Amino acid sequence: MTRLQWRTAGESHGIGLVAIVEGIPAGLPLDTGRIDEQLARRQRGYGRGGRMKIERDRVEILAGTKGGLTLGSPVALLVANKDHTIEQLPVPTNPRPGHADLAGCQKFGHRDPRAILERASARETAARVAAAAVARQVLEAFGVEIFAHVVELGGEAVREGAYEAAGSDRHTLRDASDFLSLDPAADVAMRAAVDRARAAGDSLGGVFEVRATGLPPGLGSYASGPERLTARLAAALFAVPAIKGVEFGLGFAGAAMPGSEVHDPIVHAPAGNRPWGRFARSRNGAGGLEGGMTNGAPVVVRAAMKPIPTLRQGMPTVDFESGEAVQATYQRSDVTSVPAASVVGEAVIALALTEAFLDKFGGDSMAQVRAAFDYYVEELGRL
Ligand code: EPS
Repeated sequence: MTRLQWRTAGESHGIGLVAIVEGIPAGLPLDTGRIDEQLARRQRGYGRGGRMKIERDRVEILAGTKGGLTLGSPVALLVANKDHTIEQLPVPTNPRPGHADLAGCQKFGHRDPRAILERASARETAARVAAAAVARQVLEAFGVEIFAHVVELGGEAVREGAYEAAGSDRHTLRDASDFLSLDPAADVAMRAAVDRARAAGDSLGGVFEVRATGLPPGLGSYASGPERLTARLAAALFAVPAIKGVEFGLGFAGAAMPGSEVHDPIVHAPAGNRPWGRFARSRNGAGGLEGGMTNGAPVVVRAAMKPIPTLRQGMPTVDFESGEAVQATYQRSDVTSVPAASVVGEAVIALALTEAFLDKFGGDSMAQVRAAFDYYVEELGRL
């Protein structure tokens, strides 16, 4: 059995993006439609630029399945780029602030930002979303749901408690929103903010929340720092381009509150609702994580995304050849991609949680994973 691992390759305007996912147990029915669904969601959102009108991302499974079932071998995926003009695109004459352009050119010792930006582009996240759409099918087989929604864009926030208020309508509500939010009134304000930013040649950031429900307690570990699930989930989110902040549960707000209001009382789980035995929590300030492990409550994590750094109005920079101060050259970009980032956030959390789930219950086949999971649930019931 291999530990879950994944890798992507591909440039923004190359032939395509590829992902290899290793460690998926054998015998998982792999639904390609569900992968395409996630790819389509990543392309959505008001405020995106011209590229998303060109691409219609679809996955091709190149390896790792037979008869629609995983084989336990590496799963290889391809998302082809319709815009594969990498050899024709111009070399920018100045590095754009906020992007990898300058530090990347310094790192490699040349003056070709295109050689950097092609891989640094957030286009790569399409491959990560495809990889996650495979991995999360393992979790979904055990009743785990991972759900992201946008909670703030350009300073316009959804109303407090929007997730709870949406209840079982959350999918319908979010999927009908151009901002992948759960608050139609906030969408109106977000749309106006995007229109203002577009008119000014500016860009906007925001915040999204990812919630994972149905996870048993004990995923991750307190025993070694790198095994702490909190660290692994934060690392997964910080590995998404433009993510500048991550918080769990009460997050930064909890730092200003007394401990008695921050920590979640342990209570008897109500009879008839004891998925993990006798214990439950009366609230969830911890965001489902204690001691670097899941505690049986939903994992709740938020990530802040900076505004897209390519601005139509430009940003001050310096011409490589002349050394003169210039405005950064504008190239096609988005006004905002916070809704898309929420889909990517959902994906990377799915990858990190599948990894932790298989660390605990892993086996070569789904039947072996199921047996380990069922034994654990039974053991929790006896505690
Ligand atoms: C993206 C594709 C890119 C951008 C965006 C994300 O397409 P292009 O550069 O050809 O217009 O739309 O990337 C960025 C804005 C960035 O800064 O990386 C995609 O597929 O998500």
